[in-house]
Amino acid sequence: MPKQLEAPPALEFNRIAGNGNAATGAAQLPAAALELAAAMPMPTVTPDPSLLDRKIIHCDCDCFYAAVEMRDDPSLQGKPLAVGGRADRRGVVATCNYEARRYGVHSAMSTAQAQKRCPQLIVLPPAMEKYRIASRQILSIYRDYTELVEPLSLDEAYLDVSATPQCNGSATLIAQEIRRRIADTVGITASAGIAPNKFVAKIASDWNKPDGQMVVRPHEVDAFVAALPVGKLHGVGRVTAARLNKLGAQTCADLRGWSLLHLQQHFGKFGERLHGLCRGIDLREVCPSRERKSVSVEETYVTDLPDLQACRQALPELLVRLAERIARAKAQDSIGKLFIKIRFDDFQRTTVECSGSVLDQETFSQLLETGYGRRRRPVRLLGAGVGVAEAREQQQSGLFDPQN
Ligand code: TTP
Ligand code: MG
Ligand code: MG
Repeated sequence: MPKQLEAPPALEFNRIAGNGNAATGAAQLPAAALELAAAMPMPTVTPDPSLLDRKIIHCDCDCFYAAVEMRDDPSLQGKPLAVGGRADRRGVVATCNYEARRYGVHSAMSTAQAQKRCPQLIVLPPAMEKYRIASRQILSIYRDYTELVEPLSLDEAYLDVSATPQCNGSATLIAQEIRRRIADTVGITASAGIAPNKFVAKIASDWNKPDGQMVVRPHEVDAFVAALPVGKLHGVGRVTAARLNKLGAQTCADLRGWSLLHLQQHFGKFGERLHGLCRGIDLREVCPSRERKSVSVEETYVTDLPDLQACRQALPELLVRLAERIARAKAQDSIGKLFIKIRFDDFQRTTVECSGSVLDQETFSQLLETGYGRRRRPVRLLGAGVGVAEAREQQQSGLFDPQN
């Protein structure tokens, strides 16, 4: 259960005052003092100290799809390998192994381009079912250590092991043990980052890839984050990073020189988040209720769809396939949102979504129009999908606040 639910807000004052356990502290304070504390205006929200001192592991498998393929066919090991669509059907690379990366091949690159960079590249079509099975095995290993597992995709998850008794509570040892078990039972390698919060853990898991791990202890967070380029911050994409660079901030240390007000003036509400993140503060909880599934279909067209009219004509076929897939997943009753994904001929992607519970062609058509309107260029790929609440999440709803 998320920690903030353990104590009503009025007790937070007492916890911050250094009394440790909120319940014990409450018993020691007279009721009038508690009332006063609750009524006192708080100029800024002081974070719950327990959120500043957690043990979070971010675990991410190494070249996931390619690793599963190499496991199943050891003759592929040591050779450059990509998993993705065919070059003659304008496919793209989903991932590639580390041998192929040496040639400059990477995810989302067109397969044709990848083969130009690495003529001996072996390209296999994705076998999603195998990857899903591996993913489920890995999740069940994580759940041996904590209930607080938040999967982000098939190959990565956050774990909050603050209260895990195994390995004497050492997150470093827990991560090592988890990685060893993944290697032994699933037959692929994973890397891990261990830190007091999510965003630092996620960056750290990339640090010693492949087959490595990196620990950032609470007293190391400050220096670790100071040196990071601003583009590494959670929520800062290419556009925001470029804007920050233009304004003179290359690293988080640079950004720390900016006042909260200044950041808010430039970035609105996100400015406040940036102010915390560049100081290594990220209070997001590991939230298993966040686990959501989506069911979707997509099509990369051999010839680009030239305009909105052509996209509209392609929609019914996609929706038929989507309906079949939803039926197979038995997800008809748990649809929570609808989305359209578009990749334009210049490789820019956009996704438009809205809430909804039925596959309504008119709604998808409106989403398509909105998405298409963002660039008004020929379209190379169209996707349609639905967000599905997991059964477990539905059972738990009510335990978590609405924003979760
Ligand atoms: P990632 O974890 O981003 O990449 P990876 O596991 O292949 O490699 P790394 O060692 O750097 O973590 O993605 C996990 C899987 O998701 C990846 O194996 C294939 C799929 N994927 C795509 O289909 N398209 C993409 O653009 C990316 C980035 C990943
Ligand atoms: Mg990975
Ligand atoms: Mg990943």
